[in-house]
Amino acid sequence: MAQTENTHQLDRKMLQFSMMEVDGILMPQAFEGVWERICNFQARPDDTFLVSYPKSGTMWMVEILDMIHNDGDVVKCRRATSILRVPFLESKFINMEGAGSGLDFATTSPRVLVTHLRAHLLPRSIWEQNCKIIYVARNAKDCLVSYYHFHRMTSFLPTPASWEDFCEDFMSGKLLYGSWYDHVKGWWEAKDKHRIFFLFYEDLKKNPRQEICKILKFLGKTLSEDTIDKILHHTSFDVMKENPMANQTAFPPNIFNHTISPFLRKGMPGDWKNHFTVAMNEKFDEHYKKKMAGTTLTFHTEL
Ligand code: PPS
Repeated sequence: MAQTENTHQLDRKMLQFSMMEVDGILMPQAFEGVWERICNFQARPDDTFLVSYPKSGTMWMVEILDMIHNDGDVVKCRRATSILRVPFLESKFINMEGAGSGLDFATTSPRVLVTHLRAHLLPRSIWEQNCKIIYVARNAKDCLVSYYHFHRMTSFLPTPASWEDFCEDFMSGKLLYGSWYDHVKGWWEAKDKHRIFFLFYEDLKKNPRQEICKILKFLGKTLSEDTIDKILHHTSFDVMKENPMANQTAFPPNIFNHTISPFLRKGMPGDWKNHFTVAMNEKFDEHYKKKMAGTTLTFHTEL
């Protein structure tokens, strides 16, 4: 897990926003202070990890896992904003009261933690303790669109110069947490060697009950049909959008500006069609084919 000072290859725009590089992957500079602690993180066998590339439906899964964890108790799941209920392993960069590093306030077992780290950067102890890991993946085009709007509304990320420019950065992996392609491929390979449930955003959207039942099975948990109904309702896009503990409006407006673009924006597979031109789509597909050659991993790009 080498942390390098080798920033010369990094994108100028990102550097203005205090990024550092770990194994060639862009991370917030603020991780520097916690990186050693992340590497030395001591996992417990009953920890569950939620892993994703940014903008893949992480906060949706946070809500689902918290509801499962609390047996569908909606009141308990409104006790605090998402990141305080299911902390980020590496959330030190978030400048919000109470949200330091996930390492500091995830104490009571069984713990559920989130991370956007690549498989090869995950703290070793998580593998050693054979923790359960849920990986949520989303098709590249919708992920890219969502990431683009996230950059527009987030103060700690550079506002894209243009949509075309942002597409180039996505394709070359010059974004926070690096290449989408390497992230999903790395975790897809890891799932054959570890206790990983690999889940797709599009499947969750198409048949949430079926996917939640699969998650329950993976977690070794049984819930009544009524409780599953409650989870489905509470974690639906429309209900989450109105829930201040799930729609990320708890972050100060100088961090997330929801008037530019709400965090829960569209929540719909296929929104990329409203952004990609025909030429851009052809270029993207050609590049995608090369990057994803040799993997069995496939995605649906619409419902
Ligand atoms: S982050 O910043 O990495 O944690 O973002 P993340 O939560 O991974 O992804 C945000 C996108 O997930 C969508 N979302 C949902 N879609 C469907 N149903 C529900 N309940 C839901 N909750 C969040 C959210 O709208 C973002 O996608 P876009 O396409 O931008 O709308």
